[in-house]
Amino acid sequence: MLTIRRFEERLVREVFAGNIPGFVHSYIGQEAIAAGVCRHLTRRDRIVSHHRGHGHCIAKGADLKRMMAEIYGKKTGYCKGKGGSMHIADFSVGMLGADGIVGAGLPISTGAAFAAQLERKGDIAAVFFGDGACNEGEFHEALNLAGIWKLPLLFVCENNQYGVNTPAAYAMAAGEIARIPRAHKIPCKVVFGNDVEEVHRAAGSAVAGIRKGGGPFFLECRTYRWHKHFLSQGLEDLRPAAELEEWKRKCPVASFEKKLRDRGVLSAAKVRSINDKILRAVEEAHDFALRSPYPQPQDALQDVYST
Ligand SMILES: Cc1ncc(C[n+]2csc(CCOP(=O)(O)OP(=O)(O)O)c2C)c(N)n1
Repeated sequence: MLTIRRFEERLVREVFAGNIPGFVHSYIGQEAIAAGVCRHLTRRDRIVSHHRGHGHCIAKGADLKRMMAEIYGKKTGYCKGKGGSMHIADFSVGMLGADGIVGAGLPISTGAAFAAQLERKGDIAAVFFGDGACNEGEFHEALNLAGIWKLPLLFVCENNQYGVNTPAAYAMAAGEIARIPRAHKIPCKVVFGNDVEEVHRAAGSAVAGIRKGGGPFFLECRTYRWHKHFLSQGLEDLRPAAELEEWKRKCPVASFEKKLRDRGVLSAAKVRSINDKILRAVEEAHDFALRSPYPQPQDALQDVYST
């Protein structure tokens, strides 16, 4: 959780300083979901992410240097600098990719879960998506197929309550997201997505059930993002300021740290040393990105099609 937070904070600073090209969607505020779910997944389990995907990449074990280089558009990045923030994938850790098209990860993860079912090695797939994606056709198709084929698929809805500036409460005829998976006979649990222990517990029992052959499970995690839809000076944030402040007080990172300190599990010195270690890793990733070369114009048509 803390690595995601520090990595993202560095990005926020650099984007607003004008040093990073392209769109960057910050995951700050939602870290407990990626961390709480991915803790239960092995490298062979596959995940698919969305446009706010850095947290999932980090939680699944992607390399910070290659991530940072990709976000900077450098040749040493995951897509040799041609993809940017929304196209980070690392098949070696089971991260099948982020995606700029809302809902597009859902059919991909359905295919990954189908492959896992056919392979019979006990692996599963998990897909992360926002509340906005629940209004896409692909969402309903994915739920239906996962339901009838009993696919080993964990749906993780990160309900941060807005799609850009449109409230989920306005955009969804069903009213509550959980009604939709239940209509497809897919078991569903709604959790407080800012409490990493609650997410971890719910994801743990969901993953155990899926591995035993119980079919898909749907986890709705209620949360909030701290930044605008994407990091930009121009984009207006129409969410109520008081609502944002209220959710900042429910910070997933600070509240977990407080719990651990109250329980005597973490000392102030230990918190400092963990933090310093993470900051060093983020700085190393940042230096690596800055030192790396840009792709050359003659590379533009390389890697466009697989051969
Ligand atoms: C198919 C499609 N429609 C619209 C967009 C533009 N768009 C990008 S992100 C977004 C909102 C997504 O909201 P949600 O799924 O709740 O995720 P959040 O950004 O809140 O994390 C929209 C409408 C898009 N990229 N793809």
